[in-house]
Amino acid sequence: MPLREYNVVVLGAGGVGKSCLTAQFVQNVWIESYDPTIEDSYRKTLEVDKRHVVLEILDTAGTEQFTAMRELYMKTGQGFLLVFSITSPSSLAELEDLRSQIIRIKGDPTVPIVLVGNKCDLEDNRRVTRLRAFGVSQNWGNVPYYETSARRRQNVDEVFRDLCRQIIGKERDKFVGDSDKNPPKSWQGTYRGSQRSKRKQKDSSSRCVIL
Ligand SMILES: Nc1nc2c(ncn2[C@@H]2O[C@H](COP(=O)(O)OP(=O)(O)O)[C@@H](O)[C@H]2O)c(=O)[nH]1
Ligand SMILES: [Mg+2]
Repeated sequence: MPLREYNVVVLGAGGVGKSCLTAQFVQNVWIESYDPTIEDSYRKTLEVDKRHVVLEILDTAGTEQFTAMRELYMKTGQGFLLVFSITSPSSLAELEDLRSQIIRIKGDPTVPIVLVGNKCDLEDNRRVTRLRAFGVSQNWGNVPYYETSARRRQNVDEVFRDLCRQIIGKERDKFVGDSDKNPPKSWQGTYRGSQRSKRKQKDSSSRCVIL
């Protein structure tokens, strides 16, 4: 059976560390300075809950406001990492608009999202408290909030993995939702499995991971 592929989009203000996070996840390398204008996609296979899946990751670079290009990748994306820097309150504020656009374009307020506070190695320069960021993640319907350091490779795998789990859970729910319309008997096991997974999702979605 071919591997499942999921489209993930990494979004956030310029300079927050989107490319460094992506490079650490995909290639296990720390790149001190990355061309800020490069927008590219990368593939990585990973194992989530004993399933192998392929993530197609788009590392965005747009400083533009709303464009047709952005609309396209928001449509295609199945999960979104919304990244800010804990040293920059404005980078967190910028994510509000991005999230609204995603939800409007997808037409789905429960689209898989992970809020990522990067550069947590710069604790001395912190200007966004954990509480503040966690509050934002709760306002967004309890999306998971992680603090990461691309420089130290902290929580990098975890954010992609969490997003991937959300996408898989969503896909399963959709499958079950469709089957509900005309449920064949042999799918009952799947249905129970999904109820469990929904609960699990609920538990994990209120998580704030503190380093
Ligand atoms: N201290 C620290 N610096 C980081 C981290 N991630 C990225 N940077 C630095 O932030 C700058 C912008 O990173 P980049 O990934 O190019 O940001 P992008 O514009 O969001 O893609 C670079 O100078 C990186 O070295 C991190 O976790 N910790
Ligand atoms: Mg970049």
